[in-house]
Parts: sequence; structure tokens; C-alpha cells
Amino acid sequence: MSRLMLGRTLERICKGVLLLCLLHFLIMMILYFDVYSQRFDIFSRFNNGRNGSRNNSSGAASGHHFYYYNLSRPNATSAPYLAAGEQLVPSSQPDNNHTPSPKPLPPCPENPPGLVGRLLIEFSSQMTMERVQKENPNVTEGGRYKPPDCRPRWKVAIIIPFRHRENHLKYWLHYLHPILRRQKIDYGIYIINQLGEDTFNRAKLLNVGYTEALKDAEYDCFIFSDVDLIPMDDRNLYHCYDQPRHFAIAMDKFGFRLPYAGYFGGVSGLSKKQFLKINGFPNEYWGWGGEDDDIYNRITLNGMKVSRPDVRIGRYRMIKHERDKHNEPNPQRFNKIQNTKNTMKKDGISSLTYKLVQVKKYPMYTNISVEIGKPPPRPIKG
Ligand code: UDH
Ligand code: MN
Repeated sequence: MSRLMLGRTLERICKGVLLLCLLHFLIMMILYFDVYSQRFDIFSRFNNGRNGSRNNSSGAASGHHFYYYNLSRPNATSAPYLAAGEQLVPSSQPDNNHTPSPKPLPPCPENPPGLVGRLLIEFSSQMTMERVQKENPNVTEGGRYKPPDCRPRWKVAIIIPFRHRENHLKYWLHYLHPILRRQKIDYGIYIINQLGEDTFNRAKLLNVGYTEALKDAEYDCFIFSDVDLIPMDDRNLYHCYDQPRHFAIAMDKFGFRLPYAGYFGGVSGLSKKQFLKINGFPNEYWGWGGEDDDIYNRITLNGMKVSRPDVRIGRYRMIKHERDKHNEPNPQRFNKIQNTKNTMKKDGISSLTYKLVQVKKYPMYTNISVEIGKPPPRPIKG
């Protein structure tokens, strides 16, 4: 009797186990087909990318994230001027059926993988705006760009003081757009054009650039660059740092060295917070020289320290030029830079006045034309 009972119990257990196995098998089958269909989907896209002659050994596909590529985009080509890693451009549109909500982008890498390092910079061939435009199809109106595959830490306005330097501007745009794109910077280019023929005022134009760029977008980082300075190394990253940044530390015209310890000229960058802390730049330096030293003084007087790249990386070429008309050396500059401590509180972004005449968005940059006045009449001696 008890044997019979034992047999039945065993039989029930066996049936139970068998049922469980069947159920397990069923679940496995469902999961398998589900995953397989997804994998198939990913691989078909990935292969599309390869067929589109992309370099799949670098860039997005080599990271931990799979990106979907849209071959219909105009920049989905392997143009020779693009560096490795640039060509993998994910679509900004989610793909039709499979990605209902776009995944949040990962932060941009601190060392962007597409950088090429030392660059060959030369100004012998003629440059045209048509060529610059053709080479940079993914720059949007007004000279705006943001990386499609990652989230940059900074939103950078690049401000260029300008008058009658059209030729230099073409070279600047030709070299800088691809560099900034490789650096994975979210940026806009603002040319601040001083109207009229009165004495040039670089620092005041930079203050105007800060103000006008902020009307366009919520920038939190400002890079101020001369129009004739081209970085020779794309590892010199155009974003902001813990301290105000001096980028152009080794120019060809100074024998690739810092001309003096407190030099802050050429290309520099401040976060919005750092810029406001020093009340922006002085408006009262008319003509060439001194304004960069005044800015340096403002930085140190406000308890900050200038940060700089490695001297091998912060190299620049300046397009050769003669002194411009109406930008003679300012004879008052030596006196003025002794007085920054007294002047900086009242002269700066807080006291800026100008007349905005025109804002025009071109494909490769935004042009802001302004009247900024002229130097006050010099007191008559005697
Ligand atoms: N700038 C203009 N137009 C001008 C003056 C200045 O666009 O008429 C801007 C431009 O962005 C330029 C920057 O202001 O890069 C600085 O001016 P700069 O290039 O004249 O200054 P730099 O120190 O030259 O390079 C000084 C004169 C060198 C004369 C050398 C003669 N061999
Ligand atoms: Mn110059």
C-alpha cells in the first residue's frame, strides 16, 4: 500500500518537473526569438553603415553605445577633409519603428577620439566662402554646431573682433569649423564688426559679442579670438576651464613662446561666471595694445589664476599682415594698465553702451555690425 502511494507521489513529481521544463522551454523560445529579431535589426543597420564607406574602427560604433545612422543626411559621406571618427554621424531622428523615444545622449568624452593632434596650417592657396560652406555641411545657419552623438559640458560662443579682414575670416572658418567639430564642441561663431573708420576698440567689441551672443542662445562659455589666429593642434580644446583660459600661448610671431608671463592676448576664454566676476572687459582702450593686459589684471585682482595648455599644444599661426589703419598703438596703454584696480569696477560690461545696427546670420557665422563710438577728445595740455 505504502509502495503504491510512493509510486504515485513520484509519478506526480515527475509530471510536475516535466511541465516546468516545458514551460521553461517555451519561455526560452519566446525570449530567443525576441532577442534575435532585435539583433538582426542592429546588424542590418550596422552593415548599412559599412556599406556607406564609413570608417567603423573609430567613433561611435567602437564605443559602448550603438548609434543608428541615417544615410540620407548630407553629411553621411566620407569626405577627405573629415578626420577619422567624424564620419560616424548618428541620425538626429529616431528610426521609424524601433526607437520610440530617443535615449539620452552620453556626456562628450574629455578627450574626443576623433582628434588628430598637430595640424598643417598654411595660407598660400586662395580660400573662398563657397569652399568653406561645402566642407562644413553640418554647420547650421549663423555658424552653429553641436555634436549629434554626445552631450557637451559647455555651450560656447566664439567672439571675433572684426573690421575689414574678410580674407582672414575665410581661413579662420576653413580651419576652425572642422577642428571644433572634432573637439565635440557645442558652439556658435559671432563676428563683431566695428562700423565706420574711427579708432578700433578690440575689448569693447568683445563686450558687445558677449552681450549679443547671450541674446541668441544660453551660452555659458565665451572664447575671444583674433580673426588671424589658427591653432596648430586640435588638442587645444575650445571650451572653458576652472580658471580663465589663455589658449594662444605659443604663436609663430613670438617664436612659439609666451612673450611675457602675464600675456593674455590673441585667444582667451572665460566662463560666464568668470567674465561677470571681472565685470567683463575694459571699454576704454582705443587703438592697439594694453586691453589684454588689463584683462589679465582683472583676473588676478579678482583672485583667479590664468590656466594654459601645454606649450607643445598651444601653438598658433597668425596670418601675416600689416598694421591696420585706425588701430595705431595706444600711447596711454602703459598708464592705463597701472590703474586696473581703480577702473575695473566702473568700466566694463556694467557700463557698456553701443548701437546695434545689424545682425545677419550667414551659413558659417553670425555677423553683428555695431557702432561703438570713438575715443574721448584728449585734454589739451597746458
Ligand atoms: N582687427 C580687425 N580689424 C582691424 C584691427 C583689428 O579685424 O582693423 C581685429 C582682428 O581680429 C585682429 C585683432 O583685432 O586679429 C587684433 O589686431 P591685430 O591683428 O592688428 O593685432 P596684432 O598684435 O598686430 O596681430 C599688430 C600689428 C602688427 C604689425 C606688424 C607689421 N609687420
Ligand atoms: Mn594679428
